Amino acid sequence: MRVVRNVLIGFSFLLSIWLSPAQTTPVPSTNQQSRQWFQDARFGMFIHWGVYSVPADGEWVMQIKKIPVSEYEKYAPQFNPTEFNAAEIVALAKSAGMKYITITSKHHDGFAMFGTHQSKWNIVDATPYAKDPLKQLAEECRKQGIKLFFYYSQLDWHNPDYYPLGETGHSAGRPEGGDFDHYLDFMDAQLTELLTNYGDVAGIWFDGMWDKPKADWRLQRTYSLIHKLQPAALVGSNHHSAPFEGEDFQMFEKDLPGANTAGFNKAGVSQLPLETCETINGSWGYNANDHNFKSVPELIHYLVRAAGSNANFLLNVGPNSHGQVQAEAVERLHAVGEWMQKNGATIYGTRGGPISPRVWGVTTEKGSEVYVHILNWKDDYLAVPQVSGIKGARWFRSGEKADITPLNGGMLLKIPERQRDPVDTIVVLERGGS
Ligand code: H79
Repeated sequence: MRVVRNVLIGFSFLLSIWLSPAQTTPVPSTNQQSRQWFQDARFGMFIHWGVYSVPADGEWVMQIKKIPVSEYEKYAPQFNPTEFNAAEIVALAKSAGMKYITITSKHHDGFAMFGTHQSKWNIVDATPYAKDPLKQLAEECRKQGIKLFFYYSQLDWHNPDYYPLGETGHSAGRPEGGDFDHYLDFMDAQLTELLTNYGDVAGIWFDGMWDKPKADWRLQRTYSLIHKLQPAALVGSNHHSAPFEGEDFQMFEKDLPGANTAGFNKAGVSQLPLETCETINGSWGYNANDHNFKSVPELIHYLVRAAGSNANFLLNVGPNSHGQVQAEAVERLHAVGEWMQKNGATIYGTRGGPISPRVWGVTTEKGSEVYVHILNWKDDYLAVPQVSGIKGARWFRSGEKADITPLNGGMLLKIPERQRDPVDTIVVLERGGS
C-alpha cells in the first residue's frame, strides 16, 4: 500500500514539474522565501493611477474613445495630484489588513508615474506636479512595513517603437513604423530604474503581453535582468497563458483560479503562488461615473474564496486626478479591515484547505487547523467530505465546541443559530498528531 502511495506521490511530483515550466530551473532561496511570504500575505492593494484619472473615465479611455496621442498628451498639464498622500494611502492599505501594494508604474497609455529618464512622458517631466509619487510611496511602504510591487504594462499606446501594433492602439495616430527591439530596450531601461532607485521591490506585475502574444518579447532577457537586479523580486505576468519560465507567481484577472467568467482566463492553474485581482466598483482607473460599488460582504467573500482557492486577493482602488481615493472605497476597505482584525487568523498564512471550493464556501488550513468558511448556507446541517485526522472541532468566533459527526464516509456539521455569522460562519477542525 505504502509503495503504491509513494509511487503516486512521485508521479504527481513529476507531473507538477511538468505542468509548471516556470519551475524547471532552480529558484534561489531568497526568491523561494519571497514566494512563501507572498502566499502568507494573502491580501494586497492594487492601485491604478495615471494621467487617465484626468478624463476620469477609466484607464482604457484612450483606446475606447479613440483619442490620438497628440490629444491625449493634453491631459498631462491638467494632472496635478497635490492631495496625494503616500502615508495616508499606505495606512489605508494597512487598515484594510493588506500586506502589500501593487501600483501602476506605467499603464497601456505609456505614461510613467515615476521620474524616468527614458522619456519625457512621465509625471515628473510632463505635469505641473513634477514630483515622483512612486518615490514617496516606496519610502512610506518601508516606514509602515508594507511591500511594494510595480505593475508595468508591456503594451504601450504611446511609444512609437511599439510596432507592429497588436490588437489595440490603432486609433492612436502613431507613425507607421518603429523598432520593437528598441522598444524592449526602453522597457528594460525603465525596469532597471524601477529596480534600482526605489529600494527593495517585492515584484513586477506585467500586463499587456496579450496584445501581441506571438511577438518576441525577449522575456528571458527581461526576467533575468529583474532577477539579477533583485533576486528576491517576484515576476508575474497577466498574459492569460500558462506561466512562462522565469515567472514566480500566476495571476488571474476578475476570476478565481480555474474560473473563467471574464472570458480570457483559459490558462490552467499552475503550481506557482496564485493571485486574483478585482475592482471595488467596476473600474480599475478612476471613473467618475461608476457608482456600482460592491458591498462589504461581497468583498469579504471574494477574499475568503480566493484564500480557499489558495490565492491572494489584490483589491483595486483608483485615485482621482487630485490623488484622492474615493470615499466609498475607503469606507469599504475599513470594514474589510475590521473583519480581518477578527478573522484574519483563518486567512493570513493559510493555504487552500483539504476540501476544494464549494458553492456553500471554502476551506483554508494552517498548521494543525482547518478553517471551514460557510459563506452561503441557510440550513441547520451541512454535509461535507471527510477530512482525515480530525480530533475535534470548534466555532472560530465563540470558541465553543462544534458538533460534527461521521456520516457515510463524510461529516455532518450542525450549525446552531447562535453560532451563525451573516457574512462567514467559521468552524475550526482540529487535526491531531499522526
Ligand atoms: O490594468 C487593468 C486593465 O486595464 C488591464 N488589466 C487590469 C489589471 C486589462 N487590459 N485588458 N484587459 C484588462 C481585458 C483584456 C481583454 C482581452 Fe482582448 C481580451 C485581451 C485579449 C482578449 C481586448 C480584446 C483586447 C484584445 C482583444
